[in-house]
Amino acid sequence: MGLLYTKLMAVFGDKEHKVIIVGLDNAGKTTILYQFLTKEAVQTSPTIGSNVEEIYVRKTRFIMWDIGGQESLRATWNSYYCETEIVILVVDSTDRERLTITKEELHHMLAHEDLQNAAVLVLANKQDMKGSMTVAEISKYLTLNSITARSWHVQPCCALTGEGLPASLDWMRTHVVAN
Ligand code: G3D
Repeated sequence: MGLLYTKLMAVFGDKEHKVIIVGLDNAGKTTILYQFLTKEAVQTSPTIGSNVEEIYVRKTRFIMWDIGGQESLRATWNSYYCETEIVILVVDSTDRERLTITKEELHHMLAHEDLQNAAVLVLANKQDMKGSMTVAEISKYLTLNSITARSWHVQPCCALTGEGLPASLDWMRTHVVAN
């Protein structure tokens, strides 16, 4: 029965892939998570602890953890790292002032031994807003070119309308299927 179950799961692609969604508070993490689920913007409140949801992308099953981004909660991020395959870093593309903090948090996080095999998807959110930074600017500020030992990708998006999010799910699926 166990073997049959394993084979059926392989055929139907039911292996789960763990994803953590991180980023500073107000970046749009929760809005993005619920856009992935409902394709509609929802009323959010600051995440205390975490939200976890299951999402299927053409039979590929992702378990997504949205982790609170307030300063007091960032120290707890590492308790979510174990077995993470993809780290989604949500950036508020209008928040130039805090991009340095985002950069420090990103590189600190990627140095953690539990994330050595994790890929990175940066969502450059709030592209609908005037003066938002471009993908090139964000990539440069975050020094993404220094990340050479893992897959990474930057996707511009708007969580309110969902623009850019299907492409990010496609990238995630392509990554886990290839690995
Ligand atoms: P967080 O989970 O990262 O803390 P939220 O962030 O998802 O709670 O979003 C914070 C605020 O940003 C919310 O506004 C939300 O509607 C808004 N937001 C999220 N994504 C976008 C986007 O792409 N464009 C714009 N213009 N706003 C966005 P409120 O007003 O509820 O605080």
